[in-house]
Amino acid sequence: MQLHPLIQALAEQIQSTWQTHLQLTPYPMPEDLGYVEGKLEGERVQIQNFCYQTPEFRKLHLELAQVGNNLDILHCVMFPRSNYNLPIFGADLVGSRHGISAAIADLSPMLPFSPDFEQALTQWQPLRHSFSQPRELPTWGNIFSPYCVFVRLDQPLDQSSEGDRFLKLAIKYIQLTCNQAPQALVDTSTAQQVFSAQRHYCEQQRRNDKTRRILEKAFGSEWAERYMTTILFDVL
Ligand code: BLA
Repeated sequence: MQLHPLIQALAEQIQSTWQTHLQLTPYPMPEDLGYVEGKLEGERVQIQNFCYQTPEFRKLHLELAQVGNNLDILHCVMFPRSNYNLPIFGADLVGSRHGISAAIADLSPMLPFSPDFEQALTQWQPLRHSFSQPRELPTWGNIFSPYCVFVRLDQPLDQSSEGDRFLKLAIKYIQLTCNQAPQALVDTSTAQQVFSAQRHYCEQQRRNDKTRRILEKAFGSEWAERYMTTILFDVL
């Protein structure tokens, strides 16, 4: 797959950050879903999944998708094990030859952030506010934190620097959660609260009609439902 350069760059940096900071082992993916191909209005839809687990994360998922020659998607979610009180890192980039219409990255808290998270995230606020085209979150997006960045990146003149800034912020968010992981172990009753919060996060994400519509059109509604509940936003 030849992808939008920013999507390709972010995908590479996510994988190398994971390799540097975490002890990755393979995640058992249903065999038929690692690489998937379908058709959407005559165009080929390709989906490629990279999936790992670690002592602290039950699932690290990076997905790259391409619809024909004109729609590239990066989807990434880091699901902590529920006995770790860590936020869920999530990112989605949707790009075409006209630019990136949606670039979102967040650390979504399951329980209130610890002071260490709060301090780091506050420090990066100037970077978060440095984008020229912020976007409004949909109503199901109430799961995201106040540190969520959701922007359009399609200005020809400024594209590379805003794109670079987005990439830098997304990687900082990933590094922060990786570095905090060892100290985030919690007792059983807190783990139950984390578990419920992760379930709520997944339920809200499954309400994203824009993702669902693409999957339904290319693969049918039953397949889309299975994919959204088992691969994209599964709860254990
Ligand atoms: C938006 N997601 C979108 C859009 C498309 C997809 C086509 C609309 C782009 C736009 O409004 O400009 C499509 N995203 C996909 C597909 C997959 C995917 C097909 O991941 C997977 C196969 N979505 C996530 C995650 C987040 C997320 C992890 O998967 C955030 C952490 C957010 N995507 C997200 C949001 C929007 C979006 C908030 C905007 C929705 C809206 O404006 O209604």
